[in-house]
Amino acid sequence: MEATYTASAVGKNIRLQRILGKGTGKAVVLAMDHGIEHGPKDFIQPHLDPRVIIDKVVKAGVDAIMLPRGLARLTWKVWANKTALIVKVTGKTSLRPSDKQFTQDPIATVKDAVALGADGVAATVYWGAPEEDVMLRQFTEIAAECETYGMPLLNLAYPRGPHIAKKEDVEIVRYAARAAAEVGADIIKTYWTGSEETFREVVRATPIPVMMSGGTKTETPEQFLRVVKGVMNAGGAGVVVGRNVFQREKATEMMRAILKIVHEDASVEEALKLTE
Ligand code: FBP
Repeated sequence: MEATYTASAVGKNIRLQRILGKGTGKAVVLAMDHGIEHGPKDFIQPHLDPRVIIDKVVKAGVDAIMLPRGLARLTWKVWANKTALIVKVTGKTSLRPSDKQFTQDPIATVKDAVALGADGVAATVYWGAPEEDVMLRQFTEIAAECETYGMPLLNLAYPRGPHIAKKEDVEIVRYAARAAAEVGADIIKTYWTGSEETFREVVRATPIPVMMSGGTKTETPEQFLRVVKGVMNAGGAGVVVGRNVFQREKATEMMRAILKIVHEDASVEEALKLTE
């Protein structure tokens, strides 16, 4: 007799497979919550219109897009049935006072994500921040709702705060990533630790897929593609990238190059040709 599974376990697995490269376990996700986190200054024209950049990355073959619910509602005709959707359920603006920058607040619920037809939700925890306790209570509630609805949960596992001297330090990053797995995350998105060797330590310490968070735009496409290659060589599950794609004129080409490394194990040189 074949084992039976709960409905939510089945739902979570199906959704996870949609996010992680249709079951390959690897993915490239477009992050686009910058309008709330940083403001419109992050977008170059014509990518200030979210439909334009989402259409480009969908055509390039992106595995999933991570959006706040308002953007998901505005843009659904561009991405529906073409890529997976992850709804970001926590957020903050950079406008708030500096002593409130180390926390994130609810901006949507798991139910909202279900209503939108989403394949996952994403929530940030600033591990080590003074308000880590608030974010952990929030994360625990989100994780419980995710269990009910069979919804995969991605943790933006970001160590930061006045006590964190260097947020990209391997010991600190792997602590945050491990802690995220222990509180019920299904996927981690965290900082690049600066080398393949150190990122491998993060992946080894974390019993769930680890994705790299893009970061600020590198001077050249090659610099970013080298980091992507390092992530994959280290055993990472892929990248969640925003500015390194949508701040470039040739966003479609850049997305294709990243996908080529993540899904086809292409060399940086091979991938770079796609950006020309
Ligand atoms: P990038 O690839 O552009 O770095 O996007 C990743 C991300 O986590 C976004 O989801 C978010 O809006 C932004 O970075 C937050 O950046 P920070 O908190 O470092 O200012």
